[in-house]
Amino acid sequence: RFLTSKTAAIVGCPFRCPRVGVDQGPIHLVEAGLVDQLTELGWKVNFDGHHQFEEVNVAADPPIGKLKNPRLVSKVTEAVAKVVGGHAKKGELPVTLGGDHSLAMGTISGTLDAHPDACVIWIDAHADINTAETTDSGNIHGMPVSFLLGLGSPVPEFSWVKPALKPERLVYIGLRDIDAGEKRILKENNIKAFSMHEVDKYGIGRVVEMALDHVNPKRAYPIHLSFDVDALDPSVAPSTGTPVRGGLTFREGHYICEAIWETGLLVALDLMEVNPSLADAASVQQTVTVGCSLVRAALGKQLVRREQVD
Ligand code: EXY
Ligand code: MN
Ligand code: MN
Ligand code: MN
Repeated sequence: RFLTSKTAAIVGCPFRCPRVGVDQGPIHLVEAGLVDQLTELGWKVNFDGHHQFEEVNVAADPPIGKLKNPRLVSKVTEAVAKVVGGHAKKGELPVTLGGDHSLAMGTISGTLDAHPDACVIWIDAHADINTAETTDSGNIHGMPVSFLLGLGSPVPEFSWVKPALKPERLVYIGLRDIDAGEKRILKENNIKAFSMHEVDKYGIGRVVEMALDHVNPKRAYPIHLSFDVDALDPSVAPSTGTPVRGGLTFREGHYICEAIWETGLLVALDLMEVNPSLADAASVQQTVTVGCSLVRAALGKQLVRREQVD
């Protein structure tokens, strides 16, 4: 409904932090044939190479407070915000492949610039909502949501990030590893989260419905889906930086993507934290294959339906 044409713009972001350098995740996803797979689904696919990030000298980027590589992350995410926002304003569907989940600071800023009333569905083992004050690790991939909400004391290097996301337009599915400070933030801001406990209790079908009812009760707002592959169980997606056992099954992950596609409201997709340097070749292949499959599901690959079988 919000897209002007069936055009997907692949934004490949080979970037990860704190280990500065190239993250091969997006490159593997594209090499596995993602562009052709989406073309086969009827999409016109824009992909003109992976995003080249401006180099920031590591020596010139000391921590600010606890925050690691702040200048690099800020520059990269600001660039990504412009690219994603540009595609979204043209009525295209940006599909951002990562890379570090700090990138979502950029992707969601870009989406909200083009679609100010968009809601965010964040699929993750983690809440990624630490502030500069609450973070233990200093890794900014554990913090993008707090920047988007404008929580914590402002960090001047990130002054470009507008606090454009409202807590009631955000919902989580898949959580199972949250820091104490993050729990407090979720509670204080009344942010809805469906952890693995709720997935077990209600089933994924009910959970997605309740998540949509919360964040998008009239099914009227555009949806940004930010999918961290570590939401999946490590037996399903092993090649990722911070795996946590007890995650979503292959089907639960796909169901989320399919159900969101069915709303007709998807305006942006992130597939994040695919990290091929962290496992053996078979695990990498498995994770990359699942990643491509999730993107296809979110972009409308229909399974055979009951009514078609009968
Ligand atoms: N909560 C922990 C931290 O802030 O360091 C772990 C965050 C892991 C984040 C991964 C990308 O989702
Ligand atoms: Mn990361
Ligand atoms: Mn994450
Ligand atoms: Mn995560």
